[in-house]
Amino acid sequence: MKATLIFPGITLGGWGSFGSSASSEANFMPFGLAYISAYARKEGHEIDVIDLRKLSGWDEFHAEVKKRSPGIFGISSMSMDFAAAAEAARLIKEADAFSVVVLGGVHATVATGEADKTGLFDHIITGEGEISFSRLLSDFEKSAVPERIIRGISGDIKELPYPDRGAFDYENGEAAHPWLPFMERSFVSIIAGRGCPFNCAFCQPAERMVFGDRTKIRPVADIIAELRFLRERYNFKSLLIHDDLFTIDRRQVIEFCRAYREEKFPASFTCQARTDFIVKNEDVVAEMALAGLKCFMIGFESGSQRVLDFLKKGTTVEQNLAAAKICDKHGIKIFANYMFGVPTETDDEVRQTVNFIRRIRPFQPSPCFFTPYPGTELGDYCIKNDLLLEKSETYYNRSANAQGKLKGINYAFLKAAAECSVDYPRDNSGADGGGAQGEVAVRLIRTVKSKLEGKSFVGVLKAAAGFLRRKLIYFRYGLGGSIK
Ligand code: B12
Ligand code: SF4
Repeated sequence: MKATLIFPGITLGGWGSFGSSASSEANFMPFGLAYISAYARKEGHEIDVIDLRKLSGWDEFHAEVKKRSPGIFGISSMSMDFAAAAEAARLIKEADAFSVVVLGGVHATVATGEADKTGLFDHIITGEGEISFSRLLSDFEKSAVPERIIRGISGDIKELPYPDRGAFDYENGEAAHPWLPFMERSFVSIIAGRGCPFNCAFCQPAERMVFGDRTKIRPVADIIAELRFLRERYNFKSLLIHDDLFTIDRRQVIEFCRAYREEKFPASFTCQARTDFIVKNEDVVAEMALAGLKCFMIGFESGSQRVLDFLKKGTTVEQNLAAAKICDKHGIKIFANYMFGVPTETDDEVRQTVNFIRRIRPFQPSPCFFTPYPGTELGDYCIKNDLLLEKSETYYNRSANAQGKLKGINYAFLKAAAECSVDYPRDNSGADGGGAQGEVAVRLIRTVKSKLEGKSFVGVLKAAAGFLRRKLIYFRYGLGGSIK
């Protein structure tokens, strides 16, 4: 059976952004659809893809849909892209009312009722979609009538074919646009497991609604086989393991590191880790560094213990500090995730987070605004307490310059806090300056140099004015204590 998969990820990336913008949002391969495509092809179906990021606008989308109408269309959606997914569905039906529109993905799973209420989707598949989407196509082939809302069947993660990178023009997209500045081309990312056993209240149970209660980890031999395949096809020089959390099982991580070294992959890699894992398993961190680990992406979340507890993060501020030191010791850069605007958070707790980040000085600080995603414990808390501000189309973008999320929060203050938290000398060129931090003086000189390089006298004056403006804003919000 023929079907078209649609990636509606234009909310951040924008129309025409694929291959032409450097941002990861413009170029990443949506794993979910790539797995669904690979599985359906393996089952004998014919799949093609419309990636909205490659088109100029809705008119071109309409024309592409017309060429395939009537047809079967499978749309993926994170919450952030749901408005685009819904518009795509509407236009498919407008092009030909006999087309079948199937919605899947995170939003379909955690907000099934909302998606259903739109009346735009003939079928909604929740959870993992490979097997169920393929079965749906087979049902259509046999003229059977499938259910409207289908709980996706979770297959054996070991049996899944590798994601269909070809369908997403991987060479010109993700492979050519590494995720972080120090990552070399060609760049690849993989998913080594699904799900997470932890219970952070801003993330769970939504995560488990998609992947089920048991965390699934691919066998090391299977991961290494995919990396061999990727080496042959893309000759990759940097790797991102894109799982929620790759460092769950110490034995598996050690086995992976040894196999990775044995295979002599010429690529450094980056993955997620929790700070409790890092402090309890420094020997594993050392193994990882030896194998080529260049950067840990870490959810520090907050500099306040009370907020960490409220978030049910299960880590302590001490662990967070100790983990940062361990990373430095082993020359591992830190991509630090943390958030402002958590319900009940006080201004002083916000300042504690700013101070914490400026103290550990990560290579890449990544502040965001707490965002109440549907299906999460804190998402429900915010609804129950009537905290949600009206939702614009980009409400689910959690960047720290996005719209506010909750009532009663001073987002101007949080924006200043986020700005202050990243405002320290650092070298983002990718040069190795000794782990996440490098020498303070060297970093300071490099930062000032890079900021002034190529600037005219007027440019230098503007930079100085910007500097003063920022310091005044910090002063106004009492963030002065953290300025060094
Ligand atoms: C890696 C990752 C990213 C990567 C890119 C992902 C990629 N290459 O696909 C990057 C960094 C770019 C990213 C960005 C964002 N992300 Co993200 N990301 C993830 C992460 C950690 C893994 C995603 C993944 O690949 N999973 C593995 C695949 C196989 O699973 P899947 O995509 O869910 O697909 C399965 C099912 O959902 C279903 N399915 C999916 N599509 C379809 C379609 C059909 C038709 C069917 C039938 C089924 C189906 O079947 C698939 C296979 O089983 C997830 C957490 C997680 N574990 O999923 C967060 C997650 C998806 N991200 C999230 C968020 C919030 C974002 C951002 C909005 C953050 C921001 N900037 O504000 C952006 C949005 C990007 C955009 N749309 O432009 C949230 C989404 C919450 C929500 N309710 O939408 C998650 C769940 C993390 C979290 N707990 O907060 N992300
Ligand atoms: S935030 Fe990270 S550690 Fe916490 S439950 Fe989600 S994926 Fe797991």
